[in-house]
Formats: sequence, structure tokens, C-alpha cells
Amino acid sequence: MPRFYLTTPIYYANDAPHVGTAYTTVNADALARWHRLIGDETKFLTGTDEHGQKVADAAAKNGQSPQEWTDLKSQQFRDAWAALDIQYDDFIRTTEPRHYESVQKFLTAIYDNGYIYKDTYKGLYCVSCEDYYTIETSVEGKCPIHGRDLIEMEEENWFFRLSAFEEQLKEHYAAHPGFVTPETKRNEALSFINGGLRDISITRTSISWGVPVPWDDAHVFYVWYDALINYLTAIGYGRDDDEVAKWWPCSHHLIGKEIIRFHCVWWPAMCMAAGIGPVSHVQVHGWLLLGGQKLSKTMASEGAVRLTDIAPIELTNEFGVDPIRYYLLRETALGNDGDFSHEGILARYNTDLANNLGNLVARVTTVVATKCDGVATAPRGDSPLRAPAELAIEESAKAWNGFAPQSALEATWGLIGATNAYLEQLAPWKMEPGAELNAVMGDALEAIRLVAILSTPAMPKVCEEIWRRIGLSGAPSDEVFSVSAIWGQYRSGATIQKSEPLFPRMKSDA
Ligand code: ME8
Repeated sequence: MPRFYLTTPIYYANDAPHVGTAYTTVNADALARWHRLIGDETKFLTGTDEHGQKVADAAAKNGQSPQEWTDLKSQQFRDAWAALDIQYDDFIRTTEPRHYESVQKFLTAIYDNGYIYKDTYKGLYCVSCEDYYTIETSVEGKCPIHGRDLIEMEEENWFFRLSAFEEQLKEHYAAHPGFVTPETKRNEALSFINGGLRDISITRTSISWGVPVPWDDAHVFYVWYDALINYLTAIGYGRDDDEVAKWWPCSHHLIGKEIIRFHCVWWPAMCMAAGIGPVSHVQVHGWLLLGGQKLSKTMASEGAVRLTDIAPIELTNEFGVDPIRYYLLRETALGNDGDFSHEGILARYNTDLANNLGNLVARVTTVVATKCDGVATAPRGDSPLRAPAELAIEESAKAWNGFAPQSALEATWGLIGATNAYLEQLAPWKMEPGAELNAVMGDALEAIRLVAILSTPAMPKVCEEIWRRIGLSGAPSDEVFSVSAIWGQYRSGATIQKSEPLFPRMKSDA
């Protein structure tokens, strides 16, 4: 059975979940659900990044210990993901003992392999990025991402010999063209490598909130250096070699574009240094923008509304869980930047969901209930809807497999459009009851069944409801995809009733 291991970045436990982090998590969840649907053995990991100066500062500011603070924040992420129907298999916290154990074993392996040495670090640091800068990589002494003042740092630190991996990384990229997608982001990662790699300071002495360095009591690991290892902790690195061997060769990271250097340069080099192969694939996505600005928690420009102020739960309360999931998946292709707006959600809701999908289900169930005695008929083998259905199945499967939920949904909505057009052309609501009407309805019910299967990774609850409305039991995700996603599987005889709209239209002042 094929396997699929997918991760999100682990989010900093210094703030609350927001629409930006929800974007990554919903996309990852839909991709994981797709892989479960097609029968892959799937593991989906998310979690919280709980060390570092930023988290320690936030805890102190709120009068709490870092542990109390991260307990609270981590729970907020779990609550937000529950509200968005995120079905993760594991939620990792970097303060867990299992993580300490893996980090210490992984870094000791790098140390033993001779890639860690002691030196003095002197330079600039951005607490928001938890990243080092030089005067050349700063913008007039300020952080190029956050615009805030950089801290001058001078410490005796342990360093990772990243420079030793330049050639090996170039070779890895050449041998694995699909290592980082999309191609533009791969080129960005490669240009970091081609620009020359400097060794990295990987420990700190000025803070104590971190994973202790096993060979030197005075140091804790620099937060990025422990955080990246979470992806291996969760599959048992240092504790269960069989699990690592099982999951690592089919591992995929979904990340935002601002953390390419960490995931596509540092992390593969760290894995090489520890004697384990790099992750098999990194899928990079763009930023959701609000008024042209990244919706990040640290970029507060005076008075501006920030996406970080928008809790996912506010949106799900207003529009429903699946409509928000749909919007996040459908509006912005993974890899591009996209605009986030209330108007955009409303437009998708009213057009794609209420007018297209909702209307299709309502029309068909109403006609069957009122003109066909509420009894469903099987589709025809030579139905005009068969070709558009087969195209939608093929294109949508290809897109889901290719980390493109937006295109997958676009292909599925192609089938919804073709079915609505077919119904408009034949106007079954005006047809006389009889064999011809029954056959047309059988075709339309089959198209709806297939739409529910193809959309279930995006809108699991709505698709389950559609399933029920077309007289089927269970849920589309219970089916064996390779058997059920074939034209002609819908059986005659189901009872169908008229029911409430799936997506009542919403007004723009909603
Ligand atoms: O970087 N649009 O955590 P973080 C789209 N702890 N995605 C967004 C976004 C936006 N406006 N804002 C945030 C960290 N994200 C580290 C990661 S991994 C070993 C350590 C998403 O809380 C996007 O996925 O700052 C981005 O990469 C992530 O949140 C950053 O989350």
C-alpha cells in the first residue's frame, strides 16, 4: 500500500492561530484526506514550536512561565483546528520529552560526525524571525521581513558546518528535480545554495528556554535547530528505526515561502550531516495578503487590520466550517500569493456553493421527490454526462496528487457546471413523468455522487450530507475510491426527499 507522510510547519506558540496558519493547515488536511480516500497509508502531522526567545518574551510579558504559556497557546491551536475539522494523526509540541530525546540524538549524531564546532558568534539577530542577519542582509540595520531593530549579539556558540554541504546539496537538487515545488521556489532555494553557504550558530547561552545541548550544559539549542527535527521526532527518530524507515521515504513538508531557506537548505544539510536522507519533497506556498501585506503576527503596521487579528473561528461561525475550508482551498493556488477578503468569501459562497453546488442538489432532489415518486433511477452508460464526469475524475485526481487542491476543485466544479447546463437544456422540471425523466435524473444523481466523492477532502461534512440526500448511507470517504469513482455505480431504488437548501444565500452585509 502506498504511504504518504505530510507535515505543516509547527506554529510558534507565542500568538493565536489565524487565517494564515489556517490556510496551510486546511490545505494539508485536504491533501491528507485525499490520500486516505485513495487508500494510501497516511500520516498527517502538525503542532506547535514552543522554544526560542520570542516565546519566552511573550510568556514573560504575560506574567507566565514559558511552560504555562505554551500549554495555553498550544491548546488554542488544537481548538482552532478542531473547529476547522482538521483530522491530524499527530500533534507535536516541541516541549514534549519525545522531542527532547530525538533532538539530542539527532544533534549528537551530527556532532559525532564532526560537523559541529565551537566559535564566537558576533552579529545581528531578529527575534521575530528567530534568525541571524549581517549588516549586508539587513535593510539599514533593520530586519528585512519585520522592519524591526535587530539585536546585536556576541556569544560563544556551537556552529553547524553548513558550508561543508554546498556540493552535496547541489547534487541532491540536480538528482531530484521534484525536491522543491513549485519550480520558482526551487530556483529560489537553489540560488541560496549557489550564493554560498556560511556555517550557522546553532546554540545560545543567553537564554535557557530550549533543548539542552547534551555535550555542553551552558548551552541550549537555537530554536530553529530543534524545531526542524520535529518532523523526525513524530516518526520516532532515535526511538523506533522501523517507523523512520517506513515514513521518511514518503515524507512531504508543506511550508510558507518565508521559511524556504530553513527547510530547503539547512534541513536537508542537517539530515545529510546526521546520516539520514533528506525529506522527499517540500511543497512551498505563498502568502495570503490583506491589503497587500502578509498577514503575519509580527508585521503590525500602525492601525492596519491584520489577518492575525482574524481568528478562524470567527469565520467559521459566520460562514460555516466547510465554506471556509472551500474558500481557503479554492481561492489561492498553492505556490501563489492570494488576497484574503470577506467579499471574496461571500462571492465564493454565493456563486460556487449556493448557485452551483447547492442549486444542483436542490434541483435534482426536488424533481426526483416531486415527479419520480421520490425513487432514484440508475444512470445510463451512454449519458452525455459521462464524458465530463470522467474528465473531472481524471483531472481532479491528478491535481490532488500533484498538491493542487485549487485545480482539483476547479475540475470538480467543471462537472457541476456541465450537469447544471444539461439540466437547463432539458428542463426536467417541465418534463412529463416517465422513463425519459427518470433516466435524466439518474444521470444527474450519478454526477452528484461523483462530485461528493471528489469534494470530500475539501468539505467532508457537506459531502456526507449530500451523500445522505441522494439516498446513500455512510459517507463518500467510506468508499474505496478506485471502485466508487467510476461512472455508473449509482444504483436505482434509493428514496429521495426534498430538503432545505445546503447553502442558504448570504447577503453582502451578512
Ligand atoms: O515560522 N499566508 O512559525 P509561524 C499564508 N515556527 N500562510 C501563512 C501566513 C500568511 N499570511 N502567515 C503564516 C514558524 N502562515 C516556525 C516554523 S517549522 C519547523 C517552524 C503560515 O507561526 C505559513 O505556513 O510563524 C508559514 O510558513 C507559517 O504559517 C509560519 O508560522
